[in-house]
Amino acid sequence: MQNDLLIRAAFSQPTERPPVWIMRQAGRFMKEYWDIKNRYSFLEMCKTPEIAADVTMLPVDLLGVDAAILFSDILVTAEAMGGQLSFEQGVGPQFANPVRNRADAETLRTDVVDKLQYVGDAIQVIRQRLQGRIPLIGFAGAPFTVLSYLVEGGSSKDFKRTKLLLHNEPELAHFILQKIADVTVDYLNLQIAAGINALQLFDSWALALSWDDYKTFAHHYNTYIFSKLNRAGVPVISFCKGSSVFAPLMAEAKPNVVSVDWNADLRHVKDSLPHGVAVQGNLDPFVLYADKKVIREKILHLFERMRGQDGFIFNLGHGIMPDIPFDNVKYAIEVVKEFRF
Ligand code: 1CP
Repeated sequence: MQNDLLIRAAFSQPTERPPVWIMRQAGRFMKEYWDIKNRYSFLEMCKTPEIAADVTMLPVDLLGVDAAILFSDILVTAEAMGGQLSFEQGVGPQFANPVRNRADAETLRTDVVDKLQYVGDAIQVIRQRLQGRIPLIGFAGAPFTVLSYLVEGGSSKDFKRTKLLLHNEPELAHFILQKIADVTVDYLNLQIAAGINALQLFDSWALALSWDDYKTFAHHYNTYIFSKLNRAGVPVISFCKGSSVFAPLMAEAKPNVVSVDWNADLRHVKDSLPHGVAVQGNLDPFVLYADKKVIREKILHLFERMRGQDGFIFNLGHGIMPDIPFDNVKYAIEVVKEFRF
């Protein structure tokens, strides 16, 4: 691979500078994304390998990031299991058949990896386009976060129904979580077999949980998934919003990298984790709305904190917002790439 900065940093090996990629880089803040999006539905884009590849390549060609991320969504596993998924503009993901009781849960299938072959096909098209220039990151949603969408029937502010399920019917919750975990293992191993170079598990909404509930309903399943992957040579990144609190548990699950939200001082988190666990993060994405001078200062401040540290991937603390100016993102990436440890 011509540029393997991300892989080396993820394995905590020395790099000349931190690698950079941006969560949710493959999309919505780019005019070129909307030119494609206006012609197809979101699921059509995910399920057509050539289109998924076109979108995956946009930030590679236009921003010069150090890694590509597969264009897909965390909810494709739930869809393959039987969730009737649609994405409505401005509303986000919705399931027409939310999972609310045992009968609903029984209908969720786990022998579904064949239905996700379109992702393997997309990975192969993207790899041809990348020609070994930079690594390709694959991903999946973590069981708790996927469960929350299945139970709520879509996005949620407070995860009320999901928490009610965890608290009143923990056995039913575990039954569904185990099903999602098994599908996720098959799905990520499919991505590895298709030639993905790194993986990220998104537990985006785990911050809604207490420490004990995180251990029981999130950490347990993420640990299970990481233990079942054919990981040789493929580093694994664990992301959750709430990582300022949960980082020690996240590291116990044995990913190679813990992705850190912007609440924490990244150096403190790095120093608190076992040797050999890398960190990713953790610029507040809202900084990218600010003046270029501020963007530069904030990035350089983060780098001063991380100077001399192997095992550091530059990213935002969470996904980029759709209305952030493209120019600012491009500038931020230039600033990162000028830096030397
Ligand atoms: O860079 C990329 O955009 C890569 C592809 C990608 C990824 C990694 C998409 C495309 N979605 C995701 C992950 C994802 N999807 C997460 C985890 C990341 C995070 O926490 O930011 C989550 C929570 C989702 C669920 C989801 N899908 C949402 C969020 C809704 C909510 O509850 O806040 C939305 C809006 C979607 C649809 C979606 N996924 C991806 C895109 C480009 C879109 C928008 C579709 C459109 O254009 O209408």
